[in-house]
Amino acid sequence: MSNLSYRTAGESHGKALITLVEGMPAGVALDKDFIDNELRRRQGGYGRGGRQKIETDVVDFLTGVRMGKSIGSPIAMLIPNKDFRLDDPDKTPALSRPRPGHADLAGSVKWLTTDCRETLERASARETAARVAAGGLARCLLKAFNIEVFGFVRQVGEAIASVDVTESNWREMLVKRDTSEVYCPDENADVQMRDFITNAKMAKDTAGGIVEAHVFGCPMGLGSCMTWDGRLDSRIAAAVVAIQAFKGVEFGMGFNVAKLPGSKVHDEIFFDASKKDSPTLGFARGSNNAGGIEGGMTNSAPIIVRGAMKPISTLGKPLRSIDLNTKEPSEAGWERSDISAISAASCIMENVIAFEVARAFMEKFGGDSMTEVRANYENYLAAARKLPLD
Ligand code: EPS
Repeated sequence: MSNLSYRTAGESHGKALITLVEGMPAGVALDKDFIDNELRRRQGGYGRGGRQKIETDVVDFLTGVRMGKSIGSPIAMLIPNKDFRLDDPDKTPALSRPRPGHADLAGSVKWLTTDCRETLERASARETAARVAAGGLARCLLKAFNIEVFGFVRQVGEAIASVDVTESNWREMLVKRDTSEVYCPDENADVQMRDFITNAKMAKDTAGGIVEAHVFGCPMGLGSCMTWDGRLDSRIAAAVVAIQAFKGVEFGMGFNVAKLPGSKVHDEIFFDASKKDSPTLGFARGSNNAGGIEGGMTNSAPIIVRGAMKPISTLGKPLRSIDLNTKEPSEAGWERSDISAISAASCIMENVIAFEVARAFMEKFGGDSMTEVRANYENYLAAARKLPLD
């Protein structure tokens, strides 16, 4: 058994994107339709650019899968790029005018080139398709233990979704989200968000926003306070801020915790013996300001995460920049891009969080096969229910 981990490879206009997942136990039923649907959702949303009309992202399992199930070996997934043109200098001309906000300037200096394309091809958010594939795979494992993730767009401009997502209403919210082009379950906010993005487009500008994800069904104790990098919130934070264009992350009550006294922040603890057999073990909380994680460990309340995405850095009306070849002032370069990718970002965040939860789940309950993982999970819950042990 190895740790659950993944790597991605691939450029935006290269031949393909590749995801390599290691440490998946044998016997996980892999739902290709579910993963492909997540890839389709990642391509969607209001304000996307022309590229999404060219591509139809679907995953091709190259290794590690037999008759729809994992067999314990590394799983390689391929997402081909229809718009492959990286080797054609006419179709991928050099770009020497770095876009403020993009990886162009720092990457060009770092790799000692004046052609920003060498950096932007990998820095592009197209790579997130490969991360969604990894997260989709992780969710196949989590679903077997009734752990589900739900993400949506909370804010664009001043428009804020006025919805309270709970364990009992999230599936209704999901239906609403899926009828919204912005992936927002609040109809009024959906209209305002689309207006903001349309206005940005008219002004040759771009838009960011805030996305939110909830993870339901985690048992108590995923992640660990014993090591700094074992803390699940630290890993989720790293995975979220590692999404292209993300600048911030918060859990539960988020930065508001800084404004209030402890009595208004911490979630009081209760016990409901009638729920002893559920994964919560009967523990209940008066609120969930912690966002489901205390001491870096799940406390069996839903995990709540928000991520802030800056506006896309390719502007139709370019900002001031310089030409790397001459160092003379020049407008930033323009590349086909999106006005807003906030809807896609909500799907990407859902999936990168799912992978971190699955990684922590395998650390706690890991085994070579699903039979072993399930036995470890059940044994743990049975022992925890018996507390205090003799
Ligand atoms: C993306 C594909 C890219 C961009 C976008 C994300 O396609 P192209 O460069 O061919 O238009 O639309 O990339 C960026 C936002 C970026 O900063 O590079 C995708 O598939 O998500």
